[in-house]
Amino acid sequence: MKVFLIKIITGVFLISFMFSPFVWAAETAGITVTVTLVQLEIIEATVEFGPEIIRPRQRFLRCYIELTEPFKVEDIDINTVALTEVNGDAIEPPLATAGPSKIGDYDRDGVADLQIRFNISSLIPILETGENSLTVSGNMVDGRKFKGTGTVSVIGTNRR
Ligand SMILES: [Ca+2]
Repeated sequence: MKVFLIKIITGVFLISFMFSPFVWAAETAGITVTVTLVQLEIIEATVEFGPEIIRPRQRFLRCYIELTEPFKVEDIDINTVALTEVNGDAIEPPLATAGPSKIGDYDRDGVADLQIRFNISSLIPILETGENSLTVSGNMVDGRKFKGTGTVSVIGTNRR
C-alpha cells in the first residue's frame, strides 16, 4: 500500500483538497492519502493608532498595520481584520473595522501600511481610562494569521 503524505498550510485548502478528484482517484487506486495541517507561526505585525489619545467626542480611531518582509499588507484579507483583544483579554465578538481601508505609508518609513478605522463610540465602552493595549488580528489571503498590538490612551468623558 502506497501512502502519500501531504502537508497543507491552511484549513480552507485542506478541506477542498480532501474532497478533490485527486484524492478520490488515489483512494480508488488503493493509495492512502494522508494530509496533515501544518500550524504556521502567527505573523507579527506592527500596529500603531492615531490619534494616540482618544477623546469620546472623536468619531474614528485610525489603525496602521505594517508587516515585515516577505509579508505584504496587500495580501491581508481585509474582511477578516478586527480588534480582538483589549489589554490582553479577548473581546467577544471582535470589533469590526468601520468604513473603507487604504494602503499608504503614513509614517514614511518606506514600508507600506494598511490603514483601517474603528468607531470610537464602539471602543469607549470596552476601554479603560488611561493607557490601553489594543490587539488587531486577521488573516492573509493564503489563510495565515497575523497579529499586532499598539497602545492608545483614553481621556475621561468629563474632560474636554
Ligand atoms: Ca510605513
